Amino acid sequence: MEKITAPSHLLTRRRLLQLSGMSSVGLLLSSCGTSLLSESVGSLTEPLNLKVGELLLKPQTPVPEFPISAIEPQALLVNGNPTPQIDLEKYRLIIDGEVNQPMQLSVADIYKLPLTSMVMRHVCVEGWAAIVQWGGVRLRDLLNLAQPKSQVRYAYFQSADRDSDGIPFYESWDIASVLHPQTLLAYQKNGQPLPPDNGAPLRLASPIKLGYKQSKWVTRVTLTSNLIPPKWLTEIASASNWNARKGYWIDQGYEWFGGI
Ligand SMILES: Nc1nc2c(c(=O)[nH]1)N[C@H]1C(S)=C(S)[C@@H](COP(=O)(O)O)O[C@H]1N2
Ligand SMILES: [Mo]
Repeated sequence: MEKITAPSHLLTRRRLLQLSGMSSVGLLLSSCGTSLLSESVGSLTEPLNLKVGELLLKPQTPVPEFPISAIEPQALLVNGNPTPQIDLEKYRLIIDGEVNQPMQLSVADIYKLPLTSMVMRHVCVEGWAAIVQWGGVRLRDLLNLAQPKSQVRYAYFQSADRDSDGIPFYESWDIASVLHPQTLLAYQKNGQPLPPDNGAPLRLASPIKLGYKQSKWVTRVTLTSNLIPPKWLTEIASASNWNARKGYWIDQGYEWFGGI
């Protein structure tokens, strides 16, 4: 199997940071030894290298939110595949992969967890944006219950919908973005129950990611130590003769990190 390493744009951005940091630090500290230099260069890349345990203990700084009055109810367009039929009685959110406590949660289980809401801007790369309020559970709270193993670096998200060729929507995220305190699995939109077209019963919502990263109709979260598709994905992919790698849109050329 092809080994997929960190995406090149990420490495490039980090490399640039390292290089620019290195030249200024190098000029200022030209008389110092290399150990200090390499330490400061190391700390520049730290946010991306933080371990799952540290991220769970110490949440990242939230990004500023909008006031409720800024919500634009008409601006959020429904975008993506046709809405799949989901039987809420049978629905379970699976959390598995490299975790100590794999879980299957019903909608009722999820509603018992603390509800968080936030007002953020949803940005679609197709040229529209909307300020929207999402309510739901913090993904970090859910994953805390599943106890991720220390080597976890990524999450793969399975969705219930398929495109016109029968290819299912899926996504993969870096663990820092997954555990960000404003990354939610949402079941409310603008204070109302989440409509099926917007991803009910559960969708990703996060102010740090572009629209195409925010999976609707999420059915499974699989934690992994590398960006190699989990078994459930390779099985569906081989059945439809398609090369699944990092995400429905990413496989078609969109940028993987998809940050805002
Ligand atoms: N499962 C799934 N999630 C998806 C999509 C999709 O087609 N399927 N489209 C994405 C895109 S491109 C955008 S902009 C947002 C749109 O969310 P909305 O329909 O709630 O506005 O959902 C994202 N999540
Ligand atoms: Mo989008």
